[in-house]
Amino acid sequence: MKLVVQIPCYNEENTLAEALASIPRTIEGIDSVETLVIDDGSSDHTSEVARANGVDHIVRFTRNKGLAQGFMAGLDAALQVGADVIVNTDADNQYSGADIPHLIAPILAGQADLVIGDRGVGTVAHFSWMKRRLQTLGSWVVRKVSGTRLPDTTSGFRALTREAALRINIVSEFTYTLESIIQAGKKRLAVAHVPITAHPTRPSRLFTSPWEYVKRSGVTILRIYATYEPLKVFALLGSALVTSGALLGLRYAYFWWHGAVRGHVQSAVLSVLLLILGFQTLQWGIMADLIANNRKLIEDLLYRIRSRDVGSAPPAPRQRTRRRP
Ligand SMILES: Nc1nc2c(ncn2[C@@H]2O[C@H](COP(=O)(O)OP(=O)(O)OP(=O)(O)O)[C@@H](O)[C@H]2O)c(=O)[nH]1
Ligand SMILES: [Mg+2]
Repeated sequence: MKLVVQIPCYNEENTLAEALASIPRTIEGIDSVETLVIDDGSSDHTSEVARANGVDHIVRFTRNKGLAQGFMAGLDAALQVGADVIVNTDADNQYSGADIPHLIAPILAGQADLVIGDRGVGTVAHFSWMKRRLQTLGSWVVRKVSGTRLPDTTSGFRALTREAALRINIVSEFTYTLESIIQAGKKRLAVAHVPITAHPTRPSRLFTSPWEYVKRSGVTILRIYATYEPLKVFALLGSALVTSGALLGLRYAYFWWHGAVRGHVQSAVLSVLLLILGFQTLQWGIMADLIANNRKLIEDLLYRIRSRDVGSAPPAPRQRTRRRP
């Protein structure tokens, strides 16, 4: 069984060596441990540091493409080199390589496809008060949306089986953390979490302020939820519009019944407008639902193509071959 530990990096020459040194090279139940650095167009010496510290594989982008694309490129490369289990960790030493055996334990026990390292976000002493509250709230929202029970959904310390890596398709531009969990939940992968230690680090490179964190995470959650549950989202929006239109219409009918329509024509116009918009939104929901069904088929195709690419195609029906004399 091969484990590949991948580290997405953007200008991490200062901390990468320490992060690499903490990765154990022998783990019970694992035959070989390899490391993979994704250098996302760094302008410092990240790749040189990786090479000097004995990294087994380096994927380098010529320009910065963002963490989500870096993560996906890492999964692809890890699968190509034959990974059975992939661990993702950060280069800033927030996570400890010594926790890797705990992280992969549920996978080795055959109980999980995706395991998230739980930092205990509500109580981490070196997180600011605001960060603790926001991470707790964000994790609660993602739990509701994904149907999982994960306490720490933004943790970058996670382990995936080959199957999970083949199934997950990140389309967000920004980060993979939330989308991968929502997808895992919707695709009914077995998701688990284990407690891990989180060390203090330099400030985040991904978020410059708590407000940016809320804004970008909120948009990501909404977009991904709408991708997987379009009918629910559009039905909710459409129903709100139809109900408002109907209430205004009823109000107008009340005045009309009492012979006092003068001065209420505007609300009748608004009512009709809201009703039309509402029914149109419901129609979009049906269209989006049909498109989402196609997406499922496309994702299944992608899974099969990728599986074949990396040499783990589902077994083909046995064919009888005749031996040559
Ligand atoms: N590929 C890629 N990786 C990035 C990019 N920005 C950050 N990273 C890496 O993603 C990992 C996490 O980045 P951090 O800046 O620590 O952000 P964070 O972990 O969300 O924030 P904290 O929880 O405060 O540590 C690190 O290994 C970074 O090098 C990027 O643009 N592209
Ligand atoms: Mg970090």
